[in-house]
Amino acid sequence: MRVRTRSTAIIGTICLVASLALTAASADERDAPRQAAKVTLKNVATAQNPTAGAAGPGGTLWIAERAGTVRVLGDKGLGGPVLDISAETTTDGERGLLGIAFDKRFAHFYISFTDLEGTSTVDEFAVRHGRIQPHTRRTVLTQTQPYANHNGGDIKIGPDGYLYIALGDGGSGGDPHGNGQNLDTLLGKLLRIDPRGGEPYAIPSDNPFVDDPDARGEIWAYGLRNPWRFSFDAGTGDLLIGDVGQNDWEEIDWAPASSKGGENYGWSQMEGTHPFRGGTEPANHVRPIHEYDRTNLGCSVTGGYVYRGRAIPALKGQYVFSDYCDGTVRSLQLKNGKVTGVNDLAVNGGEVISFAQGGNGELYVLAIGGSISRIDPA
Ligand SMILES: [Ca+2]
Repeated sequence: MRVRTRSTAIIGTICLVASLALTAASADERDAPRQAAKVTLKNVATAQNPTAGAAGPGGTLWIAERAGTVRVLGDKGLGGPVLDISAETTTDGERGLLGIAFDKRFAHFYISFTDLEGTSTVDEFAVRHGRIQPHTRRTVLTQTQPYANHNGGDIKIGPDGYLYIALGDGGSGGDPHGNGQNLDTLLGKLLRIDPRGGEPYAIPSDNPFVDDPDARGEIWAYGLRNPWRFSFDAGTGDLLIGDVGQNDWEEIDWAPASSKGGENYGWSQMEGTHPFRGGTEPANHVRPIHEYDRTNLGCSVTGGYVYRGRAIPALKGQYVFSDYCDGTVRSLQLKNGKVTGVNDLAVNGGEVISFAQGGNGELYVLAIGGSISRIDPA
């Protein structure tokens, strides 16, 4: 039996808070980093509730719209839908079309969405000549969801060519089923699978828990609450995860490209670096590289990308992220997995729901209201 919630309270709260957000926060001079890049947001298109973007063939940027459509942003702007699954998903709670990804050769296209039952679903299409081949569609992986929120939903092809899938803890609040630390469920995890290695997929033999009979072999990392957006550094292959907090702490998690997986990011024993409701810090807890509380209007971290474009040299190698509630675009200066500086880039993307990385490495800010903006040099 599945418990269903229809609450949109979280989204509603988020919108209310966001409407109060300052438009251009001015960093305290004391904290102003010496190397802060000067950037501006250049609106390049308007979509309908964009949730995700992926670099596509021919220098295009493919955009997922929450209600179930995919559109291609090219030289002539944003085209009509090239895929429409709007009859197969809903937008209640935190549901919808939540992630898209291409494989490295643009030969396959993956979508991540919640179906009409709220079940997290990842489907695959073959792509030929830059076009989705609808008849090739197949379902790769599904995961039932006990509640409508915390679906995660981001998907990426990693540097190793495998498909990584982020799933939240199942929802409600406070991880009532203890999914984050339970290795016998896919909820609250980052998964790593080989979608082409089997039907419907294969589990890579070097996944961290393949030899553990009490754990699911698909698991790459665990202890995640709602890893809404994650990415791999296109320069180093390092993994960065924006994990949305419960009430107090928003966090960015990290793993080096050399990781063998198995990281325990702590939820729900920990929220950020803090014990959650009397939780005990696991011995193998991998602490976030960055956390922030909610005193500055932030309330839901939106993970982004390490900047590897050419247009803004001062931003190179920095992890760009934001917060759905406050909209300020920020960056972390990183060195060997340690944060050496936190920069306020002094631009506001509105209700920043996601980032996208173009094939040339330039970054785009997606606001749920529709705006798609490229981060340009000021
Ligand atoms: Ca954590």
